[in-house]
Amino acid sequence: MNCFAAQIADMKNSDKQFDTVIVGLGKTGFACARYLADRHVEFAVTDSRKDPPMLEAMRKQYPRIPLYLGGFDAGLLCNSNQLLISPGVSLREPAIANAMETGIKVCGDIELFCQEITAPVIAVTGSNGKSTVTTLIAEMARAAGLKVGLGGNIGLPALDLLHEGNFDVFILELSSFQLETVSSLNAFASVVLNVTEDHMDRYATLDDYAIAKSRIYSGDGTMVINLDDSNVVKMRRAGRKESGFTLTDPAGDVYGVRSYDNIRWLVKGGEKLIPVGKIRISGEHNIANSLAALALGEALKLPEEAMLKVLQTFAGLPHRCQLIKEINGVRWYDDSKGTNVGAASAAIRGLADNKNLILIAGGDSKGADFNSLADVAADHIRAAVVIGRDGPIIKRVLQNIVPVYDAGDMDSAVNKAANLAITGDVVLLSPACASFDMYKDYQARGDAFKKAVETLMSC
Ligand code: UMA
Ligand code: ADP
Repeated sequence: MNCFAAQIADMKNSDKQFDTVIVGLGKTGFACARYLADRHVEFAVTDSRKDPPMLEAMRKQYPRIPLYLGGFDAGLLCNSNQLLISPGVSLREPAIANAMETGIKVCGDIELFCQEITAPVIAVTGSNGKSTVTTLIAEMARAAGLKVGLGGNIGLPALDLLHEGNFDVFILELSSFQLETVSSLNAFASVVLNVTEDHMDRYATLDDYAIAKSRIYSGDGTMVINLDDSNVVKMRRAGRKESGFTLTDPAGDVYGVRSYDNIRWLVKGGEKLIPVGKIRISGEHNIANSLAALALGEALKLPEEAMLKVLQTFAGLPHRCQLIKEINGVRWYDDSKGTNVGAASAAIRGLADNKNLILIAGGDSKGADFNSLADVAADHIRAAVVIGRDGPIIKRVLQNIVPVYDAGDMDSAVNKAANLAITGDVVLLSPACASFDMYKDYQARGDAFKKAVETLMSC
């Protein structure tokens, strides 16, 4: 009997109205409902929204499950043995915190998943680069002939993987939110790619956020450490198997970068692996991502040849520093997934050449401090156009450094940037903010940018 089965047995003997209340009816909540229904657990679902995204699907597939919408009812939450909480809901939410204080257990979908599986897990977190590294390592494992279950924060709830047959390995992208509610994770190898400010509307301090991320190293698997990031280096644990990567000339057996006759190579200790120029995804941040994927792949004993081949062919994911078009010598890039200051800074550094970059930024800042963007702007940006709810905050930080223009929507931002750009310039949408103030998600924002750029071409 696994832990969850044991819990269910306990719950059946309890006097609470529900065994479990699922909190949140988005993708995760719906995957949890399916999991519980398959196991004949009595549960209810609640969401603070009146019309959560999976409401229709829930009503259709599980019409008899009680739904409590439009707010969290303290009585309901306390009348269950366990809350299965979605990542978008903070544990500090008063009704949740109150239920926890009364001793009600709280866990998330990743915890249930970890209790259920036997195949090894490779787990990836970090403020930036998660989806890129998760996809790279998945491609590497597939190239080596393994059957890969890929899910988590990247989009497919991990529990849905349980319905897709047997896998040799699970590769999970995990957010700090998902890591907060997991206690049985024991990844075969895991990495915190980097820690820079993000989700400051959910965490009191950067340390709190880093602590949530560090939970990915629980257990006894290989810890892959970014040796260039002091916040990650602090997470090292004595006596654990470890592998490291750095963007500098590495010492010992570490993955890193070294120049031979003015050509930069990825290396592992003294061994040359591949010239940087042969890696298809570009920018220093993607060199770090490639090194992290190699270190994870080595822990999984993937053949080096297969991994290096993937680095030469993987073109990157949409909305990540993606070249949309070149118009009259101006290159237009969609980095809509640049949803925090660290990501936007990496994208700017990777694409700018001699202050030729016009930045389009703004949206939902998630409580971020934009001051570090000013340093990057001073070195690389010629002008900025701000959009969205928190565009004015970015404007205040940048306006003493570069000219900053307001735009009411994406079309006018693109038109403004087109008026400012000259041959040889780069126009980059890297908002440093979440998209939810203006769009359904970052994909919709990137698509709106692409459409506006394509409209320019036809003018
Ligand atoms: N929400 C409410 N009330 C509720 C429940 C949710 O207002 O009662 C809001 C949340 O505040 C959030 C939104 O609804 O703004 C979605 O939250 P959710 O927990 O229902 O999300 P899911 O649809 O289950 O999607 C989640 C992840 N979303 C979040 O963590 C916010 C998805 O990551 C992930 O792909 C999916 O599970 C499958 O694992 C998205 C994300 O934005 C891409 N992640 C953040 C990020 O990458 O920065 C962490
Ligand atoms: P995540 O899944 O963590 O959001 P992605 O792989 O989707 O990360 O990349 C999102 C954006 O983050 C990229 O478009 C780029 O701007 C930035 N980025 C990617 N990798 C890194 C990295 N290693 N360090 C800093 N920024 C990065």
